[in-house]
Amino acid sequence: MSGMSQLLVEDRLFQAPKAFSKKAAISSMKQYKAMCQAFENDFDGTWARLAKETLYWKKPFKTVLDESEAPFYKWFSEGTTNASYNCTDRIIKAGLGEKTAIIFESDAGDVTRISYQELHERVCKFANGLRALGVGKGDRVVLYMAMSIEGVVAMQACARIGATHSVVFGGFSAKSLEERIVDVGATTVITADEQMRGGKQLPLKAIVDEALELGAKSIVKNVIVYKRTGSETVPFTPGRDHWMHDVSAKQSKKCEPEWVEAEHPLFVLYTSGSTGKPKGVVHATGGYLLWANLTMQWTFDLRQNDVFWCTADIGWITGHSYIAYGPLSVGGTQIVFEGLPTYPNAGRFWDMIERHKVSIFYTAPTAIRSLIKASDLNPDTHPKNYKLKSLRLLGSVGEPINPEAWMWYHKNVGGEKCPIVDTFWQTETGGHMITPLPGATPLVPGSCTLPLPGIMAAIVDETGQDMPNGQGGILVVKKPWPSMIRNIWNDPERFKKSYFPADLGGNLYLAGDGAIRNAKTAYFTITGRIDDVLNVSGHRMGTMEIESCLVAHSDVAEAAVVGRPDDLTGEAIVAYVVLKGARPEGEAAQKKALELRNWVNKEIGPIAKPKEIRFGDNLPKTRSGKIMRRLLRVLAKGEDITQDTSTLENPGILEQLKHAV
Ligand code: 6R9
Repeated sequence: MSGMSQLLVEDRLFQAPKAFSKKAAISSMKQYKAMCQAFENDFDGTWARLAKETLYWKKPFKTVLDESEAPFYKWFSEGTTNASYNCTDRIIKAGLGEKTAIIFESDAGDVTRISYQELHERVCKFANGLRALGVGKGDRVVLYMAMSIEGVVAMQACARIGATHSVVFGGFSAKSLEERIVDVGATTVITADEQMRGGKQLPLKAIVDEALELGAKSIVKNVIVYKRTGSETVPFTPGRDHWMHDVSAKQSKKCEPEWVEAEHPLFVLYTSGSTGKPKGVVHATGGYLLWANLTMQWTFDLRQNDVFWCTADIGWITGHSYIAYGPLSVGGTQIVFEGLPTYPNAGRFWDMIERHKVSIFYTAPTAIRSLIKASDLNPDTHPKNYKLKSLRLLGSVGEPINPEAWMWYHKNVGGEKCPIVDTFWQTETGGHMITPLPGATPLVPGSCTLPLPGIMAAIVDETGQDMPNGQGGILVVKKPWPSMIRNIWNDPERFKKSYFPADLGGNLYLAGDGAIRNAKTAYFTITGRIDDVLNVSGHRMGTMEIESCLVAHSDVAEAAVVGRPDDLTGEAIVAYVVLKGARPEGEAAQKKALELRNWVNKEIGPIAKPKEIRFGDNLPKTRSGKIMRRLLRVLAKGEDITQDTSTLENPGILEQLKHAV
């Protein structure tokens, strides 16, 4: 991160604006501390009280936290509930049926509004349709869709009938999709004919068909297709394929929810880890929804007249917690946006905030950095050209936000009056973990500040011992929390090893990030991943995943992938490749590099495409044959190697790998 050096000495402090605090749900540090104290005094009792106050339980729970099979923790065990009921019926019963649930804006700018009553109706009809196709409790349903009301309806409908959904981001390739469908064992896939992005029609259904041909067809019985563009060329297999509107058409508007146990898996979401195979992160219904709801109230301070906009895609955890579930569970009004921040120009976000009077805006540092750059190039797209007065709160998620981007966001988007919540969390944590509370916490650019009440975050050394403030270490969570990952689908051993490793004592949740707490304020700053996971534009990518993909190419003998700091994307992917034939040079090298980049694009998806490829006769290795990734990282940054390379088997190779082709 280019701002890292400043970040560590950052001492600017921004107090919560008085006007904000006055009305905020949590309005002072005193109140924050009292909430934390409540958990210290009575951990189970406090969670139990919040769970009862927040969610509708069909059958009440007795046990709060069951640690008998730790680290496979269970929360609210005997309770039964339903996520869809909590996100629609309960809101309508509270008198908000006519309130707008979703304001959808298409890529081209068409706007559709839908009330809670209408959302409920569409969820119920589609849920009944799914049941009619034989989908029921415990079945897995894969979604491969773009941003749409239908995407949210599909997720909610699965939840309503107790089917476990697994959303695969629409940018993943047929092969990635196939792997996920097979791993999760989905019998049904929901997709769209095509998606619209930046004025272009891009395929979805055709990619689903390709994934089925690759092998998934042995398990998939139904493919349900939302007609988005109506393109004539989209393949359709009668019998197996159904239009989404036909599935819902003759169904009743009433649909009795499937009352599931609190621990019933609401969804599985695949994310990258440090081995080649993505991990299917399992989330449980009760605890997950509780935290999605509470963080809407605590972190976003959501009030009934707010217009909330989270710009994430439903293919990522942020889109699950802060589009599909959180905002609906509190009866909020939210924007769902199909398009790109740069289409038709880089003023799109600001224009939409002005037109829809957005009051809470939640986006990623990558988006901010690219819009800063765009507004430098084309001043017409600068936020100062738009009326952004409706904004009262800004948020950031996905990667560290560098202080320069923070200051720009604060000044130019927030008009120096909106707090910024820099929310640190992960696919595995289900919701926010370390974040400012906008009405209480004094802000420091680049710091996610303090853990939310109930979250026992800490920094330890390699043996699990606490580190004093001011010294960096490994970020852990010392006690379970309701929305935590429950398991890795099909791989409980990997779950234990990845998240509750024995060297830390087996009872600390390992986030996979390094962090440091400020000696004076005890604020947390995340210093980046400590494993082989990269963060490119806020998307998690495993280096091993890309390496296995590269070596699967028939010309590649060996590959090593590292990250390099990048001003725009946070990190950029650099791949070192040894070909089976001779090392290419000049134009041949450029051609090969392009071919390999396209290969990764096709095999995994555009987000995994290396920015740069370098060819060597070999890779720098120790005498025991281990690739020295540390050195490759130095070379990727364009720096000279100052470390001792005497343990290298082949030091001469470094010279070859210094430059991009
Ligand atoms: C929600 C989400 C998780 C990883 C996480 C960390 C990085 C996320 C951050 C942040 C610094 C923040 N990360 N938020 N780093 N400050 N506010 O992004 O989930 O895709 O699973 O990524 O992202 O490295 O471990 P996910």
